[in-house]
Amino acid sequence: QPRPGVTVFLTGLSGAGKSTIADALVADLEAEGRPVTVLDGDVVRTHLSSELSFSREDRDLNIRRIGFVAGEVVKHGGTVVVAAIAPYDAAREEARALVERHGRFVLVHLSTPLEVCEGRDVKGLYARARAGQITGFTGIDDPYEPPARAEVVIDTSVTPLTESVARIRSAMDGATAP
Ligand code: GGZ
Repeated sequence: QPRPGVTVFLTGLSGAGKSTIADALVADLEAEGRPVTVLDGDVVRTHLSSELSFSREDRDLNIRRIGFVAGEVVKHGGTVVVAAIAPYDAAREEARALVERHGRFVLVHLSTPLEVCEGRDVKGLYARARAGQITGFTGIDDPYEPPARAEVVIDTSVTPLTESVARIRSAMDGATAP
């Protein structure tokens, strides 16, 4: 019996470690000969959602598009890794519903504290948000709703990368079919 399709959805603040974990997870899966479709918020916003802003409506539409694409891939047995801030619980649950029609959905909340994300500030965006040069920045002057139900919760400031990947892999394998 073929393995059902699965989407791993990484949500969390900018700088929480979504792309780092996505990269490591994809390498782990591809090492087993398992191809992965990656939907990174940053990249999706370049190719699929280039006209969208960071208003709630546009963020929700962005996540709805990601959920739709993930569902189409999962429908054919594929593996998807999503990395997006996805700050609103309702939009994440909509994405879950779009995927669970066809396969499994594993929500991973990267709960890395804001102070740590801001301390990393890889792209200097937090500094610009604090200076008022960017408005509506998640965690500074825009909300992030922690997931009401997540299959995995990881604080990347205290969890080694290899352990994060192992915990997600085990949730993927253990996930029950819808
Ligand atoms: C949050 C923003 C914003 C605002 C630009 N708020 O860490 P990054 O820089 O490289 O990735 C973030 C990306 C967020 O896109 P998402 O598609 O994941 O967001 S959402 O799920 O809410 O639609 C960040 C950058 O864009 N960025 N402005 N105002 N992040």
